Amino acid sequence: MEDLYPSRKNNKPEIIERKDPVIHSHPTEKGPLSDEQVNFYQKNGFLQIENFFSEEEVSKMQRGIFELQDSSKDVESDKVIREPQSDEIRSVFHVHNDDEYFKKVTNDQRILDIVHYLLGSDVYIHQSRINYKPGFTGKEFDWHSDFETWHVEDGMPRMRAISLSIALSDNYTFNGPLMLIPGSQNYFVSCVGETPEDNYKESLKKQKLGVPDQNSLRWLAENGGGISVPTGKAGAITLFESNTMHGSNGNITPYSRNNLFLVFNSVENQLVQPFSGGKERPEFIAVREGTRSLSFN
Ligand code: AKG
Repeated sequence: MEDLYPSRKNNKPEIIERKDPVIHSHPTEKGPLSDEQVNFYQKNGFLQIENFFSEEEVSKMQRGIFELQDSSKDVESDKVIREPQSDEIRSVFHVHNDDEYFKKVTNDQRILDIVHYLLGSDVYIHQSRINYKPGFTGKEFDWHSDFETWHVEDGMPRMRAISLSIALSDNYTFNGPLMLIPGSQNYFVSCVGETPEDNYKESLKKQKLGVPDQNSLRWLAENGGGISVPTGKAGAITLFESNTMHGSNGNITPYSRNNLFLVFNSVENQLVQPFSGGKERPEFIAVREGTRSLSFN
């Protein structure tokens, strides 16, 4: 298959224009979002919806993530990622499949209606994770486009996927919230560096490859809308397009920042061989087998 978004192949970075729509449903189709929300997503590559989940739903999800954190404490598993310089849990992967409660959250019809509309097709989960960013010790996530990694390391052919972040603690400006570069969804930064085998073992703790060079990041921020930080109460959701450049700072405050991430991919955009030419990453980070459309569950 032709590589429309080559990355980690040349020794100079390059900015390539997006070749896929940002919103994939037909322009006349009416979805669950208001015109204002649709236009915001189209322009900025992300959308925050506050108070999406009720307080009761948030309490249940919070209980769910802390129970999982507790039961994973002494577990040696590739799915449990620890902070680079401590034993604290940074992420737990594949929760949409391994955990009965989060399986239900994944099938929330309100969410599915939105992602069906934005992706213009049935969807399945490409990846899921809880990111715990503990107070005092939670480390940063460097700038990246998720699509860059999914394309190079997983063989996701086109930009037709969405990340959903559910805030399960209040997100302040100071406890390491997600930062996004508005408008960056329209440009693919082709990065430098060769992908070593099993890169995920390092990159899930600290990503080095697929992090754009500083000039490209400056260009994206200066040509787009600077940097946005959707803060707010637990229960808010942030949807962001697969190629939207994002990252977050470390958390030296006493207030932890916990988010559940679900990545929805179009059933028409299933993975092929990784464009790096390397081997496929494991199912728990890049689903190839469990691609049954969620709307039939
Ligand atoms: C990712 O999971 O790709 C992220 O960028 C996470 C960022 C965060 O949790 O702050």
